[in-house]
Amino acid sequence: MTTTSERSASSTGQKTREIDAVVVGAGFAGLYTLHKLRGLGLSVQVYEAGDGIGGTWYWNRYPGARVDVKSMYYNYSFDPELEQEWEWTEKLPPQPELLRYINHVADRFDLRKDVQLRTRVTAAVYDESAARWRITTDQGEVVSARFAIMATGCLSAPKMVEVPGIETFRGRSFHTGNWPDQEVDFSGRRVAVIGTGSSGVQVIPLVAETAEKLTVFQRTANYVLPAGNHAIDPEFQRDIKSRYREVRKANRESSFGIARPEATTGALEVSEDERNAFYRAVWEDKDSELVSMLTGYTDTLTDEAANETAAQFIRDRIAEIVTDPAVAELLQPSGLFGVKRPVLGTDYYATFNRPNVRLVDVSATPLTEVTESGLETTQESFEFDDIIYATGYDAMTGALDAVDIRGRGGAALREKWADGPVTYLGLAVAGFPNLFTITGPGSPAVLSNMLVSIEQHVDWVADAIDTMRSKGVTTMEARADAEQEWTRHVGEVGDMTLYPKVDSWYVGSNVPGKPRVMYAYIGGVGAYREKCDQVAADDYDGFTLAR
Ligand code: N01
Repeated sequence: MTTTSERSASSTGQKTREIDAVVVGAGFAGLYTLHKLRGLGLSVQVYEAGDGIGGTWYWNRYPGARVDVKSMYYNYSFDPELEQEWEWTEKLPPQPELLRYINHVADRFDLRKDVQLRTRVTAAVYDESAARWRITTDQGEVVSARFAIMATGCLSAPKMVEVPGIETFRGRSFHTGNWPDQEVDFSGRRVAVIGTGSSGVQVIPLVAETAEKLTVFQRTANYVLPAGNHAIDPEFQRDIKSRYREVRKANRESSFGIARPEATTGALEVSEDERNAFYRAVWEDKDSELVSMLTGYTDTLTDEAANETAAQFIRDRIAEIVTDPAVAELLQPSGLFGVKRPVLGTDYYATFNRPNVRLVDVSATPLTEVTESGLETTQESFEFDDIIYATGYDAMTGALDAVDIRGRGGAALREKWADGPVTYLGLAVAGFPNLFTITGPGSPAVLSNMLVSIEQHVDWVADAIDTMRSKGVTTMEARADAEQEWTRHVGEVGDMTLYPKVDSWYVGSNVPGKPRVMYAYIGGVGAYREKCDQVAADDYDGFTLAR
């Protein structure tokens, strides 16, 4: 372990700053990592590509962007005063409120001084002789660090459509995940939205309110549950704050990072009336959550017939809301419910009753080209003033692949992962000592309340570094057999569910050529935490610790 002071070395003639840890990304994960490592006395440099901190909540400034986990559960738990002093205003806070929160945290813990904005890390190369990471940025900076912590986000590498001509379009183009800083006015304009995932579902109703004409290009219909957002009930806020320790513990021990009463029966073990009464209660309850419909019965995510009962209930609601039967039919998903990311929406289906909104089914007539003036499908030419790409992300691995990460012997991480990511616990990779991936592939990450998973990973990594220091250990590296076993386990648990049966970014199928594997661990955050804690308790079983 190095000392905690910064110093300079000049092995190559060029001055290289030496520090203890580089953290890539200044979202919720990167900022908490900085806080924790600083608390251990380490020197830390955070690099962030954006003009501001906030990660996902910095980039996703599109109209309607809001989280779909309750505000009282989607925040940091590490500081009891912080969690008491911050007042949430809505059940599901909008992006500006989340960005205010993260900026408040940065100021409160004096984090900004170690965050360098507008700086993208381009390479991280392991120097075996020095047992250090050499980090290069697009600003020409090179820094040497004992630890490289990738807090690059799971959904931060935007994906466009795979058709030619994107750059030829003469109107305005937007990707929901890279939205401009200033307000965008769509009034009087002809707007296209491509994509009907979480981002599309949120942006479509708001753009429809002002655009002269909105055309939505849908490839796969999605199950959209009512968000039921509302001003936060002050009594609810007081109650949760009065028992936050117990609430946090329950969330950490749960399946998805949001504690729910455990289901005890299967959907097919109860009568149709009872089942539908449950689904209706969830649909109508303004306090229900995204996971309510997923976890009400034991078998929704594992049994196709059980799953179909929830799916049909939602299809029936769509038919009730959407007045044109042909449009309603297009909006009704045919696939499994909940195993492609389910979505919360506000007035989503009702938006298709507006006279200025048209739905185009690009599964029947695919997009073929972006032109100077709009879009072409196999059947029709469209003219637009604006195109909004709500086309998602190269999830879980995209942001890591974007950095040239090279471990022992110069081996590239992206080559090692050519057939899918191989990690130990989603945290570490054999051949890449002292490199940690916060909510990396193979961890619960996107299959959980991200704040619960981020804090668990950061705490675990900080404890590991602290242990290394106390034992005089220089490097910690996942063993190849341990990561093989873990990766096999991630796939095996995934195969026990319906997740691999549908195309989705959970299995990488949204990016042409991406290996089709389970990218996140569906074993539950509680069970996963126990496993990580056991590994630590067993002297970091599965890792090689070297002096
Ligand atoms: O991206 P997506 P997203 N031609 O991948 C379509 C989180 N999130 O940004 O389904 C035509 O889900 C694609 O069609 P298909 C959340 O975890 C959370 O919406 O592949 N269409 C799909 O409809 C979420 O899951 C929140 O057939 C094309 C859409 O684009 C994740 O981020 C809010 C196409 C992409 O949907 C990603 O959500 C926002 C093509 N060539 C995001 N390519 C909240 O917390 C893609 N599509 C509420």
